[in-house]
Amino acid sequence: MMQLHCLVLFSLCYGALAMPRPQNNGVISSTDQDFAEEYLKKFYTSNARDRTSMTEKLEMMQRFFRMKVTGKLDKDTMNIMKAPRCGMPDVAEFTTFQGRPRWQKTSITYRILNYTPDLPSSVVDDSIQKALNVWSQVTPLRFTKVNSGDADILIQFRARTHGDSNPFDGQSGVLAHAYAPGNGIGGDAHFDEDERWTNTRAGFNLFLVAAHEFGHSLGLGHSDDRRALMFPTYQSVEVNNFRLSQDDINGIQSLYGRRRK
Ligand code: TQI
Ligand code: ZN
Repeated sequence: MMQLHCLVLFSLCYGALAMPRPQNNGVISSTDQDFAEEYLKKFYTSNARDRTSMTEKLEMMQRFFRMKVTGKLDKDTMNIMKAPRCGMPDVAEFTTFQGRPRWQKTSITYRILNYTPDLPSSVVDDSIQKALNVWSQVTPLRFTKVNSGDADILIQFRARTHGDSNPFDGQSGVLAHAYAPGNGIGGDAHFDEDERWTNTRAGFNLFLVAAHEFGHSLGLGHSDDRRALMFPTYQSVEVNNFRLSQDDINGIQSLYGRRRK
């Protein structure tokens, strides 16, 4: 199967390379541009409903090959595209952690240990609850808030060194982190108090970041799908229009199954 893919591709490459065309230094010929477009469609389309633009696909490719992510078709990018390769697509989707850790129960408790002064505590409570709802809507998981004692997911706002082995870094940079499901610190979510937490599009929206962190608390790693909540860059979105991407849903349901109707 793999061999067949590669053979087909080699002949494609050969066809494109064999075509005579003017060569001017540093400028990508229109034949190469067509070749690049075909390459990106072939290797960076995740499914039939894929609507990512050519620039986005090019960025995905540059990220995949650990090149400088410019979204521009330059000579280095072109050279990688021309190199012989396997025919399987490069689009990864959601990921889980090593060993696929997950909660072995559907009823999960959480506790908010302290509050950020950036927001009224009722807004923090709301943002956290909404962020957990994002995941409970599509799985059998149920979250219960407790106000004392231990809980599966302990939530805190802390700055700099805060008692785990991952100190925060002041404003910007790392915003928050969360631990994969497990005992003790497993599942816990820490938010960097040096960020400005909001419930708007300014600063960092607590609901959005918390929804992402809880994806980690439940066992999801990052996704390569730009539309995913678990994609590793912050995109400010209108929170009222927030929707989990199909990739996030596939990921969380691979761990916990669907919500029983
Ligand atoms: N914090 C990282 C994050 O949660 C910490 C981290 C990096 C991490 N790699 C990880 C945690 C792998 C678990 C597994 O992604 S962050 C975003 C986003 C961050 C980033 O501060 O960089 C969000 C936190 F996606 F917007 F970039 C929340 Cl939403
Ligand atoms: Zn993350």
